[in-house]
Amino acid sequence: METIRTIDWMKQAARQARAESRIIGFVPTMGALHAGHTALVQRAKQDCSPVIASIFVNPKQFGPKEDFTKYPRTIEADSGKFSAAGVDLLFLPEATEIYPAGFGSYVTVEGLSDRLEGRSRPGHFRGVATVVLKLLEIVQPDFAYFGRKDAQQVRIISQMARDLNLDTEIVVCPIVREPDGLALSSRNAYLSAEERRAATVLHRALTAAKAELAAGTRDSLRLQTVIRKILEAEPLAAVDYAEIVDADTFEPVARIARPCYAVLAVFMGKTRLIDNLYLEPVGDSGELTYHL
Ligand code: PAJ
Repeated sequence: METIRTIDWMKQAARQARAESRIIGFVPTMGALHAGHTALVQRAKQDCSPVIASIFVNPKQFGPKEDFTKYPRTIEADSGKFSAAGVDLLFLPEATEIYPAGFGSYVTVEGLSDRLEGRSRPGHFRGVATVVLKLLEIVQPDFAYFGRKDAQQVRIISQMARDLNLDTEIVVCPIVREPDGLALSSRNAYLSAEERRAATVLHRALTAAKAELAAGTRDSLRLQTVIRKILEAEPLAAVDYAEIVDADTFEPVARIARPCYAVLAVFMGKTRLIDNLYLEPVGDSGELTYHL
């Protein structure tokens, strides 16, 4: 694996791969890598060569009171993990390379960016869309891979790619979980042992929603009640939001009749965790497929 630190060099390497008619796959990350990240690489390797990954802790997507300075930075271990996963090129720019003095252009995906995560974290999706557009412009991949763990994020990035006529296809990959159901996240490292045990409550709440759906419930309020009851029974958890939303608009729905998400954001102490259950009606029978 080759590590590239400058935009010029990264553009040059990608240009060369394109000149050789190779299919470029791209996996952007903020590092502190876990099996959720390497699963994106594995998926990219099925479709593409070379696979390019990036590690950049993007200051513009953190709020002033958020964890930018304490976000885990484990670059040596990350480098080993990406190399072992089969990444061909690692793009590892400094903040000044991405945001030189005088930087002043931002991307806003309107509507979608204001809800749920966007409401709890003002400016977050503007920072995400801006850095992802920059990275996609630098690498110009054929495919870029994102996790469904951040369902609203990948929906916003897909919208941006469509709105701005990007030549990259955005691919959504399944959530990777710990054996006890907790979705892998770089932020899980912040949890105390006690919080870590309690953090399974997100998955337990979504599993209960799934059982309720399997029993025939399609009413959102009923589902929300089931989810909240489980979350609120956990003394270490404080619910930020727990909603049933349309998978396209991220607006609340009254009934599950189209693809939807049950989305959760929960504080475990100071650590904010998110998770979701994706629901897809199949045919006209009212049956659902679940992605948990
Ligand atoms: P980061 O949190 O490092 O995540 C990088 C990618 O890994 C995202 O697409 C995310 O959805 C995916 N991912 C994280 N945990 C996952 C899990 N448990 N299962 C499957 N996929 C998972 O998301 C970001 O970085 C940033 O916002 C970024 C897109 C890189 C822009 O800065």
